[in-house]
Amino acid sequence: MPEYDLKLNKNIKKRNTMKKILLAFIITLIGFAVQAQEKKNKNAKYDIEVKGNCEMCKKRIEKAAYAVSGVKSAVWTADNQSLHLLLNEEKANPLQVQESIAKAGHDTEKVKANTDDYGKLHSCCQYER
Ligand SMILES: [Cu+2]
Repeated sequence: MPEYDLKLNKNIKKRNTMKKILLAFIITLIGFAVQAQEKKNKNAKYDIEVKGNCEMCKKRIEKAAYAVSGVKSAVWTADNQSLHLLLNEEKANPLQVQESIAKAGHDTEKVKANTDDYGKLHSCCQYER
């Protein structure tokens, strides 16, 4: 075999090795990206708009929030019509919390209470819609 043939052969082998290394690197990178996406926040904070009037509303809203497993803290304030939420996102998402609150009769940012559930509220609790 002439010498230049040997050299060419060597170069091709080298290039193939480089390709394999690059491929392994890319696969590793994708693996990390997927893992990062799957890792959920155990202490996610949210401020969600929730409609209500009084102390009774406050108790009802917070109780409905706590009924969802994964809710670590739920504090509603009438002044800013807002629920401050500390949520383990491995167990629930903010939408599930809003569904529970809407079921109790209170409109939230993303989920509105249906007329029946709203109608069941004490008359002083029937916030303006
Ligand atoms: Cu009320």
